[in-house]
This record gives sequence, C-alpha cells and structure tokens, in this order.
Amino acid sequence: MRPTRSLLFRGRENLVKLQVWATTVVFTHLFAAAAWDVSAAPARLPNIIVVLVDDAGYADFPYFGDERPRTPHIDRLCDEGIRFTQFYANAPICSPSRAAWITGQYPARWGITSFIASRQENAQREMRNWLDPAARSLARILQSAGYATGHFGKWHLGGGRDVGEAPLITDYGFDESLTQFEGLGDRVLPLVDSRDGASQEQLPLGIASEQLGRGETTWADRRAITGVLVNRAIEFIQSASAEGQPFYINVWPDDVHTPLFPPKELQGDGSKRELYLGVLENMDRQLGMLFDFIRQSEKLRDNTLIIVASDNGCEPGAGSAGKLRGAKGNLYEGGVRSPLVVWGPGMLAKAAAGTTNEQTVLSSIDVAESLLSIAATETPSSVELDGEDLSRSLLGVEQQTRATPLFWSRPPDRAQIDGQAMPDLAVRDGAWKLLVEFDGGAPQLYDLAADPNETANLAEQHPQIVCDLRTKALAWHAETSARLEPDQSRKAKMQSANRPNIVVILADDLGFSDVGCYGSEIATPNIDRLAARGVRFREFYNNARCCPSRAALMTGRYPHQVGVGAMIDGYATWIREAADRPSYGDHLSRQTPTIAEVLRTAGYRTLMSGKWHLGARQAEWPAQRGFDRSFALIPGAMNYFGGETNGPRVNLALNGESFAPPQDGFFATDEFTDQGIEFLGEARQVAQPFFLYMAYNAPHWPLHAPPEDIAKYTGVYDGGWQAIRKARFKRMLELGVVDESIRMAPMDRGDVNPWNELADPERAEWARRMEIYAAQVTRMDDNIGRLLEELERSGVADNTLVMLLSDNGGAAEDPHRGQPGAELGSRDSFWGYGRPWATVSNTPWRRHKVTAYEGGISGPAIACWPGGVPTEARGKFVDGPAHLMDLAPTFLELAGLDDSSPDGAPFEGRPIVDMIQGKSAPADRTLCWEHEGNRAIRKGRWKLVMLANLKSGWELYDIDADRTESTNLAATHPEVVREFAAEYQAWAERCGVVAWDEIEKRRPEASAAK
Ligand SMILES: [Ca+2]
Ligand SMILES: [Ca+2]
Repeated sequence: MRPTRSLLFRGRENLVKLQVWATTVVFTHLFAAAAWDVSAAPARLPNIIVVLVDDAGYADFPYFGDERPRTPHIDRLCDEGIRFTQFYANAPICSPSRAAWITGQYPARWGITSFIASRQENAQREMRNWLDPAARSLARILQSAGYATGHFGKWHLGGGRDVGEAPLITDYGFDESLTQFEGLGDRVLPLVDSRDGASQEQLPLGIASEQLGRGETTWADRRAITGVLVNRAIEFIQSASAEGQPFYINVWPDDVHTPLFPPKELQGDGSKRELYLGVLENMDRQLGMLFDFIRQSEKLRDNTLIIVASDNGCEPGAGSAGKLRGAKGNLYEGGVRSPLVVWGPGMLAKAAAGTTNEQTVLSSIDVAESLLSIAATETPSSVELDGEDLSRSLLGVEQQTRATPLFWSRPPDRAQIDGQAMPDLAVRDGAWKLLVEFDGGAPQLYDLAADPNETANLAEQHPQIVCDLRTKALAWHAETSARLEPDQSRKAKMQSANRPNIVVILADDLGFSDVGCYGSEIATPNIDRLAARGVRFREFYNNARCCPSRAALMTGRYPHQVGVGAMIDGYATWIREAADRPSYGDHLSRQTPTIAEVLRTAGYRTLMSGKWHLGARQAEWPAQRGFDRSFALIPGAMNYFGGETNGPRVNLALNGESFAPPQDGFFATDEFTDQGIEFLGEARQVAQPFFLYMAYNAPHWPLHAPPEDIAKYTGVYDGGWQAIRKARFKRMLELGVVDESIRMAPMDRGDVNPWNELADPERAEWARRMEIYAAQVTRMDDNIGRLLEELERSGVADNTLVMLLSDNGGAAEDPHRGQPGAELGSRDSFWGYGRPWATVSNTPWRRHKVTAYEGGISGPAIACWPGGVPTEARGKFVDGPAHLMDLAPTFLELAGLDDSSPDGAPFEGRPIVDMIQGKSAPADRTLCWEHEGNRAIRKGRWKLVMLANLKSGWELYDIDADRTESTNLAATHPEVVREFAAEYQAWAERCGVVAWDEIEKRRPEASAAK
C-alpha cells in the first residue's frame, strides 16, 4: 500500500486537492484544454527529457534569431512545439545554472555561484566544492514518485579536477548516470586532435578526471560523445519502458562549449564561429537520433515532454546572442536569456503547436517546478521554493507569467570582463530590469518591452522603480548568500538530548592579568564568581589580534585557512594585495561554515551581541553568517558613546540592518548587554538551546568610560606601572595563577621614560589613562553580572556553559586622534593606554598584542558550567595548551553532533570538554602562529618564536621552565630550532601563509613609513 499522496492540480475552474489512496497511481484528469488526456490512459505519468545545451547563445537556433546555424532536428521540435522567447537561465555560467535545474532553487542558496573548478579556485571564490546532496532535487522527488531517473551528459556540480571526494551523481536521486570530466561515476572522456582526424590525444581535464577513479572511464572522439550519451539515454528509455516505468532523464551535451571539434566537413573556414556552427550542427544530428526515437514510438510520442534550453549565454566569438547585450558570465540579457523549446505532441494544447510564446517570463527554476506539477508529484513541504508553477504555459494552455521578480548574482570571478566592470546583481520584474552593485550603487534600469537590448539606462527618470527593485535585489542577495539548510537528521537526533546552552563572552584586548581572579587590582567580582564556580586555564591561546582570533573562534581553523591571514581593514589592503592568495581576504571566507551556522542547523538558537570585525559588507555581517539575532559593531573599534559630539556615527547593525545609536544616553558596553539579554528572552520563548556570542569591545581603545566608574580608581595608579606590575605578580603567586619558579619578563615601556623620570603632569596623565582602562573593565564586569543574573533568573544557569575569554593581549597601540583638548575618557577624546600599561595588563608575560610572545597570544580564560563540571573541580586551574579554535569542535561535541567536520575539511582545533570539566591536558599538541610576520610554533615544552623584524631570527624558549621567554636557547639547541622551523614551514605552506619577507618585498612606498 502506498502512503497517502496529496495531489494538487487544477480543474477547469478550481484548484482541487484530492487525497488519493491507491496501490497504483490513479489519475483522473488535468488540463481539459490540453490534448494530453490522461483519463484515457490511467496510471501513466508523463515522461520528461531535459536537453540542456552548454553555452548556446540566445540566437543560436534559427527560430530565435540567427539564420545561419543548421539545426534541423531542433527546428522540427520548434515547428511542432512551443518556442519561449522570455526564458532565462538562473545564472550566466555553467555550475550555478545547472544547480538551479537540479534543485529548483536559486543556486546561491547552496554556495554555487560560479563554475566549479579546482579546490583552490573554489576557495578563492568562496564556493562549495560540490552541490550539497541534501539539496532538494527534482530527480529525487520524481524517483520517489516512481520515475526511472537518469543523467546523461555534463554535470559540473562537483567531482572534477582535483576534487575526487564529491558525491556521485546517483547520490542526487538519479538511478543511472553517464557523465564527462566534470562529474563522478561512469564517464566518457574526450579525445581531441588537431582537427584533421589524426593523432588523437586525451584532453587534460579528462586525464585529471580519470585519475579520480570512482566510476568506469572510457575515451571517445569528442565529435561522437553526444551520440554516446544519446545511445545510453535510449537504452535507458527502453529499459524503463519495458518495466512500465515513467522516466525523467537529462541529456546535457557539452560539445558546443569550447574546445570546438566539429567533423571535418563541418569546419567551414576554421574560424571560431564556423567551428562553433559545425559543432552545433553535429550536436543537432546526434540529438536527432533521440528525438526521432521518441517520435517514432506512438506510445512515447504521446506521453513524453522534451525540453530544450541552454545553460547560459554564448561565449563571445562562438555562439550568438543576436542583438542582445552581453554574453556568458554577465547579467545582461545575452548572458542569461536562453532559447526554450517545449515539445510534446500528445501533451501540449493542440492550438499551441508551432507557436511562439512571447509573454511568459520564466526561468529554469520555474520549469523545474512546473515539471513536478505536470508529473502531478507532491513537493516536500519543508523546502523553500524559488520556482513558480507555470505548467499551463509550458503546455500551451495559457500564457501565465512569473508572479514574483527573478534575481541573479554575477559569478564572483566575473567582476570585470575585458576591463569593463560588470554589475553584481540583477532583477527582472515585469518589463523592468535593474542591474546594481552589491551595495546598491551604479543602477542601470531598462524597459525590456521597449528596449530588449538594454541600450537606454532609465535609472534617473524612474528613481522610485530603482529604489523598489534595488531593495528587493539586496534583500534577495542577503537572503540567498551561502546559507546552510538545517540538517533534519542531525536536528532530530539531538532533540531529546539535554544539551547545554553556550555563552561565549569575548573581551577585546584584555590582558592575562586584567581580571581579579588572575591577579588584577581591577575589581571584577562577577568574572571572579565565574572562576570560583568553574575552571581557569593557564595556557589558553589566541591569534594575537582581533580579526584572526575571531576567525579562529568562529570556524575552528587557523585564520589563514578561512581568508583572515591579515587584518581585514583598509590599512592592510597592501598586505592582502602583496600576498595575493585566498588566505589573505578582506572578510571571513564563506566557504567554511561558522560555528553559528553549524549550531543553527543542529537546532540551537544563535545570538550575537558585540564586535564582529570579520567582514564589512552587509553580506558578510553576522546576520548572514548564521546568527538568528545580532547586534553588531561591524569594524574593529568604536566610540563607546555612539559618536563624537559633532562627528560620524559608529557602524552598528541590528539583525542585519544598519543601526544608528542615539546621540545621548548610549554606552556601548551597556547596550551590547541590553541587547544580548533581550535576545536571550526571545530564545527562552522558543524552547531551543541557545548559543550567545557576547563580544564586548571593551577594553579595546579608545579609553572611554562613564565618570562614575573612572572615579572608583582615582589615585590607584599613582605609584606607576612597575609598582602595579609587582603587586599583580605577587597576587598571581598567591592565587596560584603562576608558580614560584617563574620570573617576570622585563618591563617593556617602548620609548616612554621610566616612571620616576616623568614630570608630575606626565605621571598624572599616564595614571589617568590606566584609571579609565580599569573603569572600562569594571563596567564590562558589571554588565557580565547583569547577564549572569538573567541566566539565573530564567532558571537556565545550571545547564549553561559560560566562557570568558580575550581575543589577544593588552595593546601597545597608542592612538591620539580625538578632539584636541577633549578631556581624557570623554566622548570627544580618543586615546589608548600605551605600551607600558599594556605590559602591566600582560603581567608576567613578554610583549603585547600583535606579537607571538606569550603577552600577545595568551589571555585569561574561564569556563563555568555548574551542571557539567564536577564539584571538586570548581575554582581550579587547568594546565595544557588550549586555543580559541578549540571552541567550535568543543561546542559541536556539547551539542551532541558526531560529525566534527561540517564542510568536509577537518577542524584544526580539538574538543576541550575534558578541560572545561577540570582535567588538565598534555602539552603534546603542536600550535602555530603567524600574523604580519610575527610567528611561533609551540609543541610540548619548546616554543620557537620570531618577531616580524627578520633580523631578529628564531628564538627558542623552554616554556616549562621559562614561559616569560627570558632565556633564548636557540644557540644551545640548534637541532630543536631546525626541527621546529621545518615543522613551522610545513604548517605555513599547508595553511596558505605567505612568507613575510615576500610580502615586504612588495610593500608599496606609501606604507613604507609604518
Ligand atoms: Ca555553460
Ligand atoms: Ca583585540
């Protein structure tokens, strides 16, 4: 007995929904106006053949424009079927266009935005290496409805070049497949010659494909490959027919894509265009065998629909777009408009045969959706449908058109074509088409009814239409860019488990000893309370600076592996340009999922409040990177009061929209907390576990604090930095943060004079700076107290893991760029606390933020999970190295996810659940660092470290005995230096680190002063 199926179909006047119980599929009747009368032939589902030609231009079939091509078999389909002149591919290039046909969804939803190439090229363009097999698939839906399904021809959705672990085509719902070098499973690979029939050679991409294995490979003359596909398709049809099964097959030839190899008699004058026309004619001959096979069988002819279209616009010089502007790769009409022919003598309305439909605007995703409707097949309810059911148009019953706009985004590698900037986004709504940049700039508006060739930009005449369409295009882009679909199986598996909530409190530039429970004089009672109920780490590492540390935290990878090898800010543009590698981007790579994206698929509600600093463009904001709710400072620093008295506002975003703070009554640390608490309240309503990333910008410069907090520290720092440092060190010994064997690193004042040599006003100013810094930390601690109270109040504190961390050590940077004369700490001032105080923050370690000495890369770290940590472990310290990149795999483990590699690449971090529960870890792991030439490698007791200044060379320290890096052992242990330097080098190559001296060589004059 089959399960109940709900069949949705239209009667003559009404939409009728029927419940059908049947052992075989029962069907009563469909489009009364259509010739295809299934009531006469019950239990027959229509057969479907989709012929997708590769790179054919809009005008390449004579019915669509150019009279020169000789395609008599396709012409005959046109004579007997319906030609659609307003049909579009959903992308101007192979892979995403094909993904749209397979899924019926916009391909950007699946991270397929350009042609799939090598692993490295895909990474560079932030694309997935293959279409996620979890994607909705037309084939799978039809397969489960009883269809025999086959894919014969070019795939290009994963499994070519150097990507051998992609899923097989049969993993997407196809019973059988035969493809070429851009896919796995059985494949036929092309032999080519010098167009004289002699000395055939294997095409290099074919050789690469053969090396991947995973299927039978055979070689055939490129001229004959479409025939091989057609023969296999015909065999498949015969076998399905013999079984009484309806079939859905793709026949997707690739021969009109370059390289062009027509038979000798069709080579014309040998020009690219003539070769192309020869290949087109040769393809038509071979497809003709398939068309004739269907036509000659009465049973098949009356019950089969053949669709012919192209996957994208023409390649310049080869195919033709007629008078349409643009070509393959761009979003003008010539890049995305395609011929569409629908043939089915037994299925189309009789009067529609041989007609042209110039009214219906439609695209591949709509055809895919319509085919499901024609096959009367239920669509799973859980997926987001981008296509519309235009089956009545396809069958010639009427000329309905899409009700909602169509959207496109350009391939990431096609920002320019022939030196011309190409528009990023396009939208077509009715007769209007708008092309704009990702940020909405440079609008071009065309009236396609009057001006199909896009010659007259009407943007200035119609600002309201521009505004409306721009809003829609940007919203579409934000919504579809690289989203992970919830993994239903994971979600279901986890629902019963009592998974902890997770709160990560990340402080910015907070030094190792800046909180009370690590020895500070700064009052942090709430943070100390966390430590008393949880564990403190002695060796918790970060990546020395804001962007790289945050990238590691978000992904569980080294920053270079996710495009954050350098800072993403404007000042580092020259570094990124000099490095010229995907590992040095200006935002967190979209190719690697964030921990929020992964936890969200596992049923967590994902919340963020605070500093982001992983991408400035809207599509790179936290709202687009997996956070259900977010209130974010987008860049790296802000005015805590929300802006200067007369100056610019800060760059904040609330749930993905720009947010302007009020002129008065705003203080960032308070606002971030308020918002975080509000998000928590919402999360409690929906009864999901939550992940809250609370990323305070405190105590990063500028030194800003409310006067009442600064007042708490009046006079505290008058004794100077060395006195404070000594006092901290004494408390650290008392608390057990460090043991007696350790010596403090030397005081590092940079070019500032010793305290006792400063004039009184200088001392007063320096002391004041630290008072404000301390006030920033205290204000943050007060707010953390409010957050903890909220967890208690709502009864979730026991099963919530709260971690307190810092992204890097105290900062030696010393900006002075506020209003001259503004009072230190006030809204119009903009200062840092300078290198001497940074050294105090990092007591007892050496150096500061940016460097790879311990003062740069090791901060305070507390984990408090009352319900998950044994009572005897509370208040204890744990030893052994841990790292920000351990958090992603740790949280996956806590969320009960057994798959520790959401994108197929392994985490670099490792789970530290044991450490959170109070167990020290061995120091056997290897950790490496690189930031702007500062580098280090640590394994066990040894640490090799170098400053960016190349003259300094490698230094070697015994971390067990000398963690403050005072005695350089490089000269006495050259073998350790050699071994570690080699291991560092291997790591650098593996992760895409470009040697700093190579980057320095390309440093432009303008930045030489830095
Ligand atoms: Ca193509
Ligand atoms: Ca920082």
